[in-house]
Amino acid sequence: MGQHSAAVCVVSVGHSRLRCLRYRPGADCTLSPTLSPWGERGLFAWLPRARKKQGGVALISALLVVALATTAAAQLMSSQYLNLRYSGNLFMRDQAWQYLKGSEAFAMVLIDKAIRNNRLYDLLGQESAFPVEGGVLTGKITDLQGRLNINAIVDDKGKIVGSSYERLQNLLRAQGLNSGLADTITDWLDPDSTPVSQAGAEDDYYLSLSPPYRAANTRMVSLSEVMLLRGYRKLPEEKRAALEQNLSTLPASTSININSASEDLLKAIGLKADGISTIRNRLSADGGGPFQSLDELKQLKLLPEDKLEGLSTTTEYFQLTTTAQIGRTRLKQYSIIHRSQKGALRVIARSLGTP
Ligand SMILES: [Ca+2]
Repeated sequence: MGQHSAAVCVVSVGHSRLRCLRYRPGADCTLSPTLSPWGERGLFAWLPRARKKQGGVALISALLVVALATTAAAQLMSSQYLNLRYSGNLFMRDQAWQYLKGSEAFAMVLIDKAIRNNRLYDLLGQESAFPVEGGVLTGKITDLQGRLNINAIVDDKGKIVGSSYERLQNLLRAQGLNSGLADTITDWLDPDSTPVSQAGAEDDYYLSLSPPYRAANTRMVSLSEVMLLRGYRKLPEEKRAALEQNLSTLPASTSININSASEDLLKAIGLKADGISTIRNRLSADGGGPFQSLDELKQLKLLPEDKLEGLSTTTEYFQLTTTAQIGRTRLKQYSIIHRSQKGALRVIARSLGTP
C-alpha cells in the first residue's frame, strides 16, 4: 500500500520499502528499489544498468575463478601432504640407520664381554629384541668362522686348496646337492678361464647368457655373488637358504671353528656321528665348555691328524644381523666384525638388505 505525499510516495512490500519515482495524483506510480537491501537486481545492484547483459558472463567468470582456485588449493594440499610423508619417511629412515650403527658398537661390547667371561657360545645365534623410541631393534650375532669360507678354496697364488675344496664337495652332498657346484664355485674364484670340469663355468658360459657377464676370477666380496653362478638360481629356494647358512665370503683364508660349525659342516669335515655329538655336548650346560684347542680333538681321536688342516677353536670374524623397525620404515643390516688377536674389535664391512 503506497503512502503518497505531495511529490513522493513510499510503498512497503515485505521487508523492502520502495519509493515512487514518478507520482502523479490519481494515477499509478512507478516504484524504485532504492530503499531495499538488495533491490530488484539483487547482488548485481552495483553494476551499471547499461551493462546488465554482461552480468551472466561475470557470474560464469566468477564461478570459473572460484573453481580454479579450489583446484589449485586442493593440489597444493595434496603436494604438501606428500612432502610431509616424504620428510617423515626420511626422518624415520635416518633414525633407523642411526640405531643400526649404534647396534654395532653395542654388539662389539657384548662380544668382548662374552669372550672375557668365556661365554661366547651363549651369545652366538641368540636373537634379541630391544624396544627403542618409535619402534623396535632386533639383532643376532653369528660366528662366520662356523661356516665354510668360499674364498678359502683358492689360495693367494690361485691354486686350489684341497682340504677346502673337498669339504665344499662333502657339504654339498650332505645337503642333497650336486657336488659339481664346487667346480662352478672354483672356476668363479680361480684366475684362469679354463673350466676345472664339465660342471665348471668360465667366461665362455657366462658371456652366452642374456645379459652376458664374465666370471669374477677373484675372491667373492659378498655371498650374494653365488646367485650369479651357473645353475645356482635353479636350485630350490630352501636348498639355497640352507647352503648359504653354511657359507661365508671372508676377506682372508680363514679356519673353521669346530665349536660353532653346523652339523652338516662337521660332517663335511669328516667327523662321524659320535664325534659330532661329542662337540655338541661340550656346549651344553654341563658339557665341560667348548674345545680350547685342536689337541683335545687329537686326544679324543675324533679326527685323523691330516683332517685338522684349516680347523680351529677360536673365531676372528662375526656377523651382526640387525633389523630396525621404526614406524613405517624397516632396515636390515649385515655387519662383519673383526676381532684381532690382541682383542681389538672393529667393523670391517656392512651392507643393507643382503649379506
Ligand atoms: Ca676362473
